[in-house]
Amino acid sequence: MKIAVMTDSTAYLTPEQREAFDIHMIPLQVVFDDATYEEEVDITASEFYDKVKQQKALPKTSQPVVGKVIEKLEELSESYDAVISVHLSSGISGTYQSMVAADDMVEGIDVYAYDSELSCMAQGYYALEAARMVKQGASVEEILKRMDEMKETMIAYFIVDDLTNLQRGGRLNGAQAIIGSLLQVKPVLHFEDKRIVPFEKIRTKKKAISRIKALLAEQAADGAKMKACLLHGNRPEEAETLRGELAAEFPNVEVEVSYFGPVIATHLGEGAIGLLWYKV
Ligand code: MYR
Repeated sequence: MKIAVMTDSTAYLTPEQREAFDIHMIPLQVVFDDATYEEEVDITASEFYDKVKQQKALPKTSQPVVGKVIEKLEELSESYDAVISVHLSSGISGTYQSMVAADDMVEGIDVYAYDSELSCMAQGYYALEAARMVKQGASVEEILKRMDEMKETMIAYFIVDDLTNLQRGGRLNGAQAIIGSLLQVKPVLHFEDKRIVPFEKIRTKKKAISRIKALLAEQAADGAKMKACLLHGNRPEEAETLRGELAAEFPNVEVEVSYFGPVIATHLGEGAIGLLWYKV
């Protein structure tokens, strides 16, 4: 059986990674007043951050256009029998559900949609692992089982400069009173049951970052091999400095840097920082 691996643009895998591992990509969109862009295709992260500064109205986001999904699957069906397609959490986007529905719409290819229950490089790690296993001749079942195993330790914490984007976009869950009380501080956020909720109320960004580091320290204490990824919203130097600190502090953790691209940054705003990790 020939298996393709696909993910959506919010994995923010680089074109080089996608090419090297033969990973297909379906883009989500950012919608400005004057134009709609497919992220990672028509607009890069840095073009997006520049454009947001020039616009009065905030952009919106939308899941991949159904016609494009079908077109992509039809194209894949010419060379593959199945596709494992990894997506951002079904609690924050309809992308995963659309992919589940697409399985019945296209003949000649079985679609195995996988809900990362997170987004960004967590999706990337699932897709990269799936692609490696495909190269080694693994079956769909073996790959899905391995991704579920990775999910047991995959976790992400993040902070944003300003919570209003998340709140306006309806992607912050929790009682309104709690959210209101968080607007003046820098809460650490995380995913619970596929949705974004406050993890802990913390006063300053510095303390919030220390708290996230402490959470990683707890996980890394047993010395098991781990992978971690720093995610930043247009703050490459800050992420690189943190990467260096974490790499020095946790020799058993391989730390990489990735970014919040246009769709995720529409909801998190510029200046967000996140850290995700899993046990390899
Ligand atoms: C859509 O319109 O379907 C896309 C909605 C994307 C919502 C993004 C919300 C923020 C996600 C933060 C991910 C942090 C991962 C560590």
